[in-house]
Amino acid sequence: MRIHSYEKLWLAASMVLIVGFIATITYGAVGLGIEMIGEEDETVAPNEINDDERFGEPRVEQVGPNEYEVYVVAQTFIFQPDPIEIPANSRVTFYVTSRDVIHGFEVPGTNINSMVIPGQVSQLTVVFDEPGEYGLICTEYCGDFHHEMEGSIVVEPADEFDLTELSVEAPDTVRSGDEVELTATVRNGQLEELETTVVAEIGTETFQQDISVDGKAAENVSFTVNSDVLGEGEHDWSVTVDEYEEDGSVTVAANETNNGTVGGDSS
Ligand SMILES: [Cu+2]
Repeated sequence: MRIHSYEKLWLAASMVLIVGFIATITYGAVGLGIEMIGEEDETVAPNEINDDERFGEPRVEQVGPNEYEVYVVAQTFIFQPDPIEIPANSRVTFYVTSRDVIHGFEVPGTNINSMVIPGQVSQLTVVFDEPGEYGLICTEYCGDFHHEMEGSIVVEPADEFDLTELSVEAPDTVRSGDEVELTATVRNGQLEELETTVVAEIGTETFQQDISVDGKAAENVSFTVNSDVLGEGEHDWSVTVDEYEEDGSVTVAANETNNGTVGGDSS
């Protein structure tokens, strides 16, 4: 049988097209890492999110060297946590769930995009190479303020990133003569030990203490000054650890003699 050379050409061209179509479909299905949420994947009931070990406190957690997990809760019309702070050049896995209706989780300009379905946990693993601030938007219509539902992802240079948290307990008022005590709690969310210095200022007094906090642990440091040293009136205080600072003020009140206050303590 003789096949005309034009027919051969068309046959060959259609073969190339068919193979091309199959290749693009296969690439789209498996090459981009797009996955469906499977029935065997873990679930979390929307009304049990608050008690859930992972989603009860939406956060960034270090799980290995250069490996982090982020638990994100989407709800009308916010993402928690916001901003999400992560280091560059680390493997970051986002676990996202919804507290109410269907939302989206998309970082424009990247291939990070997932539906967020109540009850289901969407999982995305990414590595950001470029430090910077990325937007995060909801891509599923979720209500009147859907267009305002946004968050942000802040990618910090790896050597500047930490998971340090500082909180301070301090009195608002003390009686003249009493001690003023500040208690700073430094929490280290990373796996490696944190070596740092806590600097406290109360009025004109300055204190400094070096501490080391184990990985995934917290340390308390207390600073005490006698209010007589400060004198009566309002005094500012501040506590600084690396780039974190907490401040407030304490009032040293005069030691008034308590005569005849109704219901007062007469001791
Ligand atoms: Cu939404």
